[in-house]
Amino acid sequence: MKCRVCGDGAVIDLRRHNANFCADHFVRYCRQQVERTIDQFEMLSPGERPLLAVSGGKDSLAMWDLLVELGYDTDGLYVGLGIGDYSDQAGHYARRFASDRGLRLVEVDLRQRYDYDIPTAAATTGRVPCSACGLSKRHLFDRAAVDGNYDALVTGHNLDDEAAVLYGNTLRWQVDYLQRQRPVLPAGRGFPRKVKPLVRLTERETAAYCVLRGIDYLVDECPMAAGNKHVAYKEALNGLEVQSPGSKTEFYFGFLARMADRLEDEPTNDSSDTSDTGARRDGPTPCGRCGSPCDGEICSFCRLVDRTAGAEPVPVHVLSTRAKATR
Ligand code: Q46
Ligand code: ZN
Ligand code: ZN
Repeated sequence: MKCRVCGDGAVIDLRRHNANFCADHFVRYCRQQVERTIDQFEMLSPGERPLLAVSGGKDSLAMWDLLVELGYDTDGLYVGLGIGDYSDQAGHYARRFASDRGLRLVEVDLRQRYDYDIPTAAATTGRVPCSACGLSKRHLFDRAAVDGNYDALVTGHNLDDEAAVLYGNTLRWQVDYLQRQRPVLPAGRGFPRKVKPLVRLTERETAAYCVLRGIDYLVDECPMAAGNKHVAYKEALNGLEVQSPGSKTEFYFGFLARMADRLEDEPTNDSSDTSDTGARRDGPTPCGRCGSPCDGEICSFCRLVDRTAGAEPVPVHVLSTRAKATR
C-alpha cells in the first residue's frame, strides 16, 4: 500500500477517495479538508477568534489542533456534565491537551455552578439524558461565545455525526430540523455564529489524525449513549459505506448542494423541542432569568435548572441501566 502523493509506505487507506496516504500526507489531507470546508462555507476569516466546544474526545481535540495549525487563535470550553468517571476522564484529557500546548481552556462545571448534573437532570425531569445534556451544552456554549465576544462557536461534529443526524431527520421528515442542518448558522438574535469545520472528515479519520499527531483523547463512549438512535443510524450508514464507499459524503453533501435551499421556505412541523438534532432556535425574547434568547418568559435551560437544581444526585449507573432497559 503506497501513498498516493509521494509513493512511500501508506498508513491509511481511504476507500471513499480511492486513496492511501503516508502519515505526513494524511495529516496534510486533513488540514486541506478543513481549510476547504472553512473557505467553502465561509465559516471563519483569517484573524477571527473562535471558541471551540471541547469534550475530551477525538473530534474536538483534533478540531482544536487543526484550527491552531491553520492559524486560528482558538480557546476551548469544557462543560463538566457530572457523568461519573466518564466526565472525570473527559476533563482530564481536555485539560492535558490545553496545558501541553499552552492553550486556554475555560471550564464550567454543572454541579458546582448550577447544582445539578446530567444523570440527575434526566431522572428528575424524565427527559432522555442526551436531551437534558444537549440543552445544557447548547445554552452554555452559546452563552460563553456571546459573552466572550468570540467570532464563532466551533463544534467538532464530523461527517458520521452529520450524516446520522440527517438520516434521522429524513426518516421522520423533520422539516424544521432539516432546514437548520447546515454546517454554518449565522449569528443573530442573541446567538453566536455556529460552525462545523470537521464535516468532511469521518470518525475514523479524526481518530487516525489524533494518533498521528500524538493527541491523547478519551476513547470510551459516554455511558448515557447506550441505545441512542444516532448510534443505530451510524451503524446503518456504516453498512452502506462498506457496500458503497462514499455514500455518507454523497448523502450529506448532496443534501447541502441540492436540497437544503429548497427546504428553506417549506412550512415546518414547528416542534419546540430543542433536542440535539439540529432543532430550531428559540425566539428572540430575552429570558427573564438569564437574558438568553427564548420563546417565552423563561428559557428552557433556566426551567431545567429550576426543576433539577438541589435534587438528590442520581448515580450514573442507575440512569444508564434504566436507559438500556427502556430502549
Ligand atoms: S455526552 Fe451528553 Fe453525548 Fe453523553 S449524555 Fe448524550 S449528549 S451521549 S455528545
Ligand atoms: Zn506521502
Ligand atoms: Zn434563562
